[in-house]
Amino acid sequence: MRQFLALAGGAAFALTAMALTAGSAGAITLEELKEQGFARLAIANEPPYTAVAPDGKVSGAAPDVAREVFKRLGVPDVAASISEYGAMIPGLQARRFDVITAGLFMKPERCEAVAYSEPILCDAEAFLLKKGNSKNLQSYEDIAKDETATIGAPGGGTEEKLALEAGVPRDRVIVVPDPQSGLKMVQDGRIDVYSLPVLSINDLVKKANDPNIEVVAPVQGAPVYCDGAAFHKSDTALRDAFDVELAKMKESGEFAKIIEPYGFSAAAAISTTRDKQCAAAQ
Ligand code: 6CS
Repeated sequence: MRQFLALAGGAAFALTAMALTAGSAGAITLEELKEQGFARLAIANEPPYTAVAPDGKVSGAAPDVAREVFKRLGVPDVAASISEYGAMIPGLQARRFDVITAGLFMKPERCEAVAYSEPILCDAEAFLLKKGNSKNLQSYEDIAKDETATIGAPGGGTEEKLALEAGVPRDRVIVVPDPQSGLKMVQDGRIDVYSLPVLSINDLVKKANDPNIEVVAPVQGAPVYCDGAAFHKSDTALRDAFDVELAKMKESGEFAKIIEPYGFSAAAAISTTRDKQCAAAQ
């Protein structure tokens, strides 16, 4: 018997952890999600990928696509909870969520750990810095080479990994919990760079309305990544059903109608595949 503690209705933002009781080991079926009445999404609250309004309403390109696909599958609603990127896959594996819809980029090690849908949101990486970029930081390697340079990024996120792989020592890579904190840390001079995907940084800068910050985009040498909805490794039947509806929406133009107002390119996602993204050398 599955029991969930969740705020029902209207894509509610579930404030409480949703506990899954018996049946964790088995796959989640579409029938069970229909019976549950909603799909439990893991999100990050990083606009335009994911966003939670003060009234709890969940939006953003990733949840909006998922909401529409699940509706077409007969699952009428979604309920989302916020998670740090580094905690999303463990949370999925522990069955705290039914699917990650947060812009969790496909990379080989993640593709091993989850069952991704076909690509949904593609983006390059960006730096937010103080105006003038006095240390001329254009790449993660530039940060590594300058012993005084520090970078902030989400814990367990792609930008943190890119910085470490470029040779930035751990003590110069600062874990930042959310975009607003990253902005403030740059403004206060506590970090030189805050790194997120381009559309997230652009959204932050547009809302900050601060003439003393600037953006480097794309980060030189960093790949363009695409995310997919990430399902538990055992839930491939559910993932396949999701992909059937996603493909129809890509074909009909419905997919573009949902993601392009957020600034994402439907063509970029349509032009690639899960297999290509999961195989790409990062
Ligand atoms: O997939 C990731 O790890 C990255 N994705 C997004 C949308 N933001 C930051 C995060 O590091």
